[in-house]
Amino acid sequence: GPAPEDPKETERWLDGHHRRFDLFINGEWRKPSSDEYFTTSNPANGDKIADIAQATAADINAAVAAARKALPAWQALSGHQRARYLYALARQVQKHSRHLAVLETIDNGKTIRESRDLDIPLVARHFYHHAGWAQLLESEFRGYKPCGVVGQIIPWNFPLLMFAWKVAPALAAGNTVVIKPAEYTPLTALAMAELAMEIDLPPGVLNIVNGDGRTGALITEHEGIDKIAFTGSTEVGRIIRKSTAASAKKLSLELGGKSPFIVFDDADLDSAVEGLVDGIWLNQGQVCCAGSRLLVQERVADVLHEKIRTRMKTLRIGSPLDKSVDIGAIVAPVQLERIRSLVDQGVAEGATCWQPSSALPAKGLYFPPTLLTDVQPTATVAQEEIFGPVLTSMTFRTPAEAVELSNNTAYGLAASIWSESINVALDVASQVKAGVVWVNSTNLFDASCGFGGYRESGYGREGGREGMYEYLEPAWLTEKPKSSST
Ligand code: TXE
Repeated sequence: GPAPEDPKETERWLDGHHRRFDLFINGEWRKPSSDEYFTTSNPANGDKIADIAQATAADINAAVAAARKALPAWQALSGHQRARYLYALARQVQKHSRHLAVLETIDNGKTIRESRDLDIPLVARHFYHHAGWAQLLESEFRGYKPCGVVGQIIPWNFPLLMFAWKVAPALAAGNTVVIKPAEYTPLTALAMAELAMEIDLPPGVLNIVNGDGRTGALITEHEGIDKIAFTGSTEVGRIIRKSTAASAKKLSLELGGKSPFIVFDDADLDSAVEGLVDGIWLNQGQVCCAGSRLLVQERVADVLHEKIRTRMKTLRIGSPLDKSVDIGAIVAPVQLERIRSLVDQGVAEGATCWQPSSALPAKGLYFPPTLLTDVQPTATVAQEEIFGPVLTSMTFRTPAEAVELSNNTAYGLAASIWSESINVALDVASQVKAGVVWVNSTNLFDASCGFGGYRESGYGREGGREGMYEYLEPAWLTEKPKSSST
């Protein structure tokens, strides 16, 4: 049918599916073997959206078997032939972008401005980019083979974008996929199942199974899977590392972060404040590379804090479908509770908490933008990922101290450095342990840049050439020379 143009169309699409979604296995919808369904709801108002099939061990077996069966034919296609499917998926995303953006917003709580202008365009871009890699496979990756059947587990903060980050390179490289979306945000992946059917993606190449952590564990522990790619919490990343350690599975992990946002006293402070709006208030701060730890040079700390508070007063909190809203809803009650208790703990450990006085919507899961000052480097809120709209601020005197504070966490995902002195910025950038460093900017993503972290932020990269290697195995083929002259 035609792409829905407004929320009503998306509501009609949901009704068209009787608000009940089964498992997508071997190119068709299948009922879960246990007939168990769970609910996904809209965090902005608590309304139930749809029932989602919970996959059991038997269902995961069926999905892996379908992926295994589809593998030889998919692998045998030329990269150019696989590219055609990826281009077709990218075009489908663009064609249905309005519908996908609305669906993402009602399932996740993120603002429509972000899902429309950031998430969905980047999804299309990711499929286009990897269609390009598929075309270049034979020339750029000679001597490499796909891993085989890959199991992928994704989080709820960028549901469809994480789906694209996982599925696009895996398919481009010639693997077949069993993917599990996060239990809070299953809908856009299911919409993609429908789009995959429309472009006649061969059955079994892409299997989408829903469920919670139990379903995730069935995937990571499945013997028929050759590679696991996971994005989520550091805690679950650790569980997966252990559970796959004794297997032959290849593994890539993209985990949490506590990324520093370093402002030197010569920085353009107004630009830095706008950087922070993006760095910590994008997606309600539920971003793995969020600039959640402000490190500001002592001389300008008071001025910067005052500028931040002034800007915070102008942030509009409200219904995510409202195009003028800056801060939407938090994905789920447990996340809201987690943010609340971490902020309370921060205050108990001595931090000063400031929030604008604007009222929150009466219904729904909302948390105000929050600034914590007087934070000690050892405080829980300086060390633990909050994954909410909460900025913690600490001061430093010298560049060396900024580097020391930056690296004083278990993580190493991203860093943002603000200074008008390129020497200072580059020198600090070279010493900060982070997979990506932005200078006088933040949150710049591109499908061609390998994204990923150091230390407890995980390993492996997604995007670009490095990302392709995560889905390929070196497999040199050498023939014995017919006659040897030596
Ligand atoms: O993550 P989980 P949660 C961080 C963030 C957040 C915290 C908790 O700090 O507050 O994690 O979020 C699946 N085996 N990040 O609890 O549980 C799960 O079903 C296999 C940062 O939602 O890690 C979902 O699909 N899979 C992060 C996915 O893992 C399991 C984004 C992520 O959920 C599993 C999300 C298991 N044992 C949270 N248990 C980022 N880096 O962007 C759960 N899952």
